[in-house]
Amino acid sequence: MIEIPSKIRVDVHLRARYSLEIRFAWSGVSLTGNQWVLNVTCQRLSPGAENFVVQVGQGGSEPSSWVTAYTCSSDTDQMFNTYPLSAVELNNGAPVVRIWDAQGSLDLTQGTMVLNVLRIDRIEYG
Ligand SMILES: [Ca+2]
Repeated sequence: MIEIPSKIRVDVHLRARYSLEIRFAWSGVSLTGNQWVLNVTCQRLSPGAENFVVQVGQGGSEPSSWVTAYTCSSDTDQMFNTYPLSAVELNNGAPVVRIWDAQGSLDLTQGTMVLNVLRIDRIEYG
């Protein structure tokens, strides 16, 4: 005997989400050097005035965790060049960086942003 339900309830929640995630993955970054510094120039733009963060993956090509290197929180260019990648973040020459608007699971803010520079400066001492 098969019992077939006479009613089926379906709850649909339609809510807009305006979250942003952009990933940048390098490959073949030279491992010769002393420091690998993440260099970023960014703006958030009005309307929205939504800050976003630049995060660095903690290993692997699909990082399961991220560390925030910088927060872009200005309507004019902000320049950052103080975050050195750790060995785990360098990921054998294949670091992964993402732009994330950090609004959690429900993001109702529509923002815009500009990324003028995103690069890794490899530094060798003497
Ligand atoms: Ca957003």
